[in-house]
Amino acid sequence: TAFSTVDTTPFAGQKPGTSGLRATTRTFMQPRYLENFVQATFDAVGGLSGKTLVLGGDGRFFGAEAAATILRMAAANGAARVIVGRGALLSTPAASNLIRSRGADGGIILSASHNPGGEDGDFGVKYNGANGGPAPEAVTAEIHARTEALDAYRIADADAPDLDAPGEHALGDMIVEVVDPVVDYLALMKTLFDFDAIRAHFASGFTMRFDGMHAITGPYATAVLAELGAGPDTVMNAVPLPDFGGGHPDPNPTWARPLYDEMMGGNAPDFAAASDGDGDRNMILGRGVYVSPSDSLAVLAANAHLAPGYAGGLKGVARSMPTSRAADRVAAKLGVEAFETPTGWKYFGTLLDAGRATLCGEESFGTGSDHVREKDGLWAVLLWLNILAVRRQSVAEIMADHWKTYGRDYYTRHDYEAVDKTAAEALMDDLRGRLAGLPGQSVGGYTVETADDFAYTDPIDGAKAAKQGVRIGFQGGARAVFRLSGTGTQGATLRLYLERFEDDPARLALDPAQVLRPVAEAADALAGIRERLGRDAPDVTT
Ligand code: VG1
Ligand code: CO
Repeated sequence: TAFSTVDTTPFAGQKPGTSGLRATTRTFMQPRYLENFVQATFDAVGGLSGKTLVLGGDGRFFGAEAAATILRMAAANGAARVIVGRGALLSTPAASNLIRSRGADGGIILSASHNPGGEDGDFGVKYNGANGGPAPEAVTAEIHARTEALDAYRIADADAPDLDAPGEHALGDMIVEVVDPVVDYLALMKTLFDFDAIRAHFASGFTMRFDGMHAITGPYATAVLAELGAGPDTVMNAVPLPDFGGGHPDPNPTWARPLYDEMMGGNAPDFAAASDGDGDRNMILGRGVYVSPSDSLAVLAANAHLAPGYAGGLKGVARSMPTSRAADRVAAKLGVEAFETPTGWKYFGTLLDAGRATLCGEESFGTGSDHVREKDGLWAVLLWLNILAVRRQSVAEIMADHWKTYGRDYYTRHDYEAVDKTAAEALMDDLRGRLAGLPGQSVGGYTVETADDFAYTDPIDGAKAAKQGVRIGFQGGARAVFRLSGTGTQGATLRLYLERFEDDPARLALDPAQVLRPVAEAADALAGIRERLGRDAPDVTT
């Protein structure tokens, strides 16, 4: 088959961050930009000769064009087969599942996840390995190194097939197999959860709202919830749009405000959830209750045995470092291992592969299990539904019961977005420089007990990751964590994670913002956030 070798020169900064390479859509639309990164990826994983890949994305602007380019490049690089979601659509967890169930060598996910989309928004490309999970640091470093030395890429001269047509198509010697994006994923969910029990719960009058945020989970949630007999109005913003309807597809109280307000209002349904651009995040709400993602992980860990897929118990629970320690308390009670990893799902992969962890979670609305190697928004919703259907209690009752048993880790995250990069880096550098002298010092009424920069050694393969976030432990158990985002595309984003443990039975139902205000003030006194960044308040609070 005819293909061309096209001369190219490197683009600076093609360095995958927390979750793949993200940049503005216009950056990706420059001639050769996508091609360079994709060729570097193919080279970094040892070439594609004879391999099978999975390909799909969250439907954002430029996704279909990018998929066509990648198919032509895969063909020119000798791939045997690429399995593509119809319309180039696949949620991130569904892509992970397909890689695993079809025994593919890897996959490419076209998404910038929770970042806004559209021509003026963001785009992203992420490579996942044969286990279905995001490429580990060693591979992403190799991809980056390759982008810096690239002088040509290969691409088939022929057009890519119509991705709206299911079935097998030839592209040179390569097969392009267009599959339904939902069917296999739905089948997997049925092996994990008691659909009959959830159906009976809906039939008894239980009500729910799901916000697809005009992103990829709309079609998945519609299919799943229809099977469960949920009412036709259950899913809102169900149709994926290239610009997510102009919204910010990040399921949190700020960006899913209408859903949040509905749940805090007079006529709220029993339960609500929302997912992000690529379907790997989830926000959980009950009538009048917002469940913090850290608490959600803990509640799921404590109750997972109520779902058929986890009836045998958990092997271990893993959380990212800035996630609250609520899940650790559950693991301790269950007598299973608890792991603390750097931010980003790629760090859970070895633990899941080795059978050391069953559930994983991040404070950033990510929860998942060993059923795939990505976080999974709809999976979390279904596990909650299964638990609610078995316990027949409200979300509020389940939370109150959980805190009574384990105590409550009051938690909040403050994001200072698109701040000056130099100022943000100076803030972190300055903090890092002072770490050794901080213990014993008093700031804003709190005494610092511990101060370090989180470093991690993977317990399975020994891989090391340093400078993963500054942790300040205050006397009395409160904690503040500082780190810079690795997914943003504008300036820098400072994330300040705050928590404080409480087990006084009379103090379990307080307002988190109030409980954490003094900790936030101590953190500001310590780091000079407002002064250095020129901001009065965070842009987003979760
Ligand atoms: C953020 C979150 C992190 C998550 C990552 C990818 O990264 O904090 O927990 O794994 O996004 O999520 P950062 O570096 O910006 O803090 V997703 O749903 O955007 O793939
Ligand atoms: Co996501």
